[in-house]
Amino acid sequence: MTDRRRIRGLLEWGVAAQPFPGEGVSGDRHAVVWRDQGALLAVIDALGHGTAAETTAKRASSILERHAHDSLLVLIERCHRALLGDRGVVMSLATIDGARDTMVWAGVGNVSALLLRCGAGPRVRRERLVQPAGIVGAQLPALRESDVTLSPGDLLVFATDGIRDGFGEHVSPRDDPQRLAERLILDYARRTDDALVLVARYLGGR
Ligand SMILES: [Mn+2]
Repeated sequence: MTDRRRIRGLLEWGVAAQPFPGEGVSGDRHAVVWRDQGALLAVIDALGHGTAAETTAKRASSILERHAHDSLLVLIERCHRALLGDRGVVMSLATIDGARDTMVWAGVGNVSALLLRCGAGPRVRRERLVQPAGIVGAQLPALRESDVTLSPGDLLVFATDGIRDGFGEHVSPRDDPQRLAERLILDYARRTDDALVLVARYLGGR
């Protein structure tokens, strides 16, 4: 998981992950899917760890990949219905529209989502997605989406709760996405849970 990745001219992204110590697989999982002039990005954390959690997380990510053109709220509801009776997941999702320079984000539970806005001027502004508590597949809260305008250079960071709080203060919008994801795993992984960081820089859609 060390490739430098780009989605055409839209995004440059990276991901790094570390399973619960002693496990060979992780219940944390990411999805990055191209959709018309944009992309769907998601990070999923299935409850627990090990093979069973990995299987549940894969079920959720395959739903997102198959239905990437749906709205975020529809995607979360699809995952909820599919995972009823399974162990459940928490997730954060964003869709980026390169034609309009906008992003919609939504989530359930404690996958952190941080947006560093830096494209428009010298000052960096940090915005956090505030998402309702709950479990997709068990207790779905009232869902809401947030819309924001993006500027080229803006940086989006998703981190599961295997990453300690406070990492956002040590993130610079100039960071290389892959290197940043790897550094946050090294410096902030709790080692009492699976951990995953997904970083994407918006390059501009046009
Ligand atoms: Mn976790």
